[in-house]
Amino acid sequence: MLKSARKGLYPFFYTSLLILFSLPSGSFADVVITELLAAPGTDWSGDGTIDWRDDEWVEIANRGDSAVDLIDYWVSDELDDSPIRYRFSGMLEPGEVAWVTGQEARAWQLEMGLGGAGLSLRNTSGEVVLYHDIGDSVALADVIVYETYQVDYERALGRHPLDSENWMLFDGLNLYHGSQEPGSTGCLPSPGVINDCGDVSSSGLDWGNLKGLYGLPDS
Ligand SMILES: [Ca+2]
Ligand SMILES: [Ca+2]
Repeated sequence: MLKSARKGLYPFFYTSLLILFSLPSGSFADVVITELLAAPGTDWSGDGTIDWRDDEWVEIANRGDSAVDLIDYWVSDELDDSPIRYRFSGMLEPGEVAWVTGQEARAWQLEMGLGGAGLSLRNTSGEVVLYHDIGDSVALADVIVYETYQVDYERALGRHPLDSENWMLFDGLNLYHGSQEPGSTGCLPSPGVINDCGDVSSSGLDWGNLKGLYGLPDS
């Protein structure tokens, strides 16, 4: 119901996107999606409760060489319909990351009169799309299409290294034992921090370390 209502709100995106998809790649921004977690089991938002909607998150980074005003960037969970889920704000310096939780997205939506769906990341096959407003037009900045196993419970999917198009599992909180690629790394999700999987091995992980890292209770 919410989705169909938004279709009426954003029909102009179809037209804008069709035009801008044909632009040369040099027109695309240096800000890209770097990590996402769609099925949370941790209080990532830090509000004291674990919530399937509020604790989802999406991370972006500026891999260009100049600061970017994020007010022109917004995220959606659908490439075709593209309801706006959250508009970023503030300056992002080169090499810096920013991230948004479902809770922050929902608060922004309520303020803007756009409902309160949060980031609305599907726990099965889905996508995260980053758009870049340029004047009156909308450009596709980045999109990641993911498979169900990649976003299983507490499993993050992340770009690594930053300057690549390589995506890998950050499944240290819920190891993947299947044979699909990308496979298990045992590395931990890292919202708000540049992705790094170089110095953490799956054999070196234990729950004590994880609890300490995230401040989780011992129980
Ligand atoms: Ca979800
Ligand atoms: Ca990260």
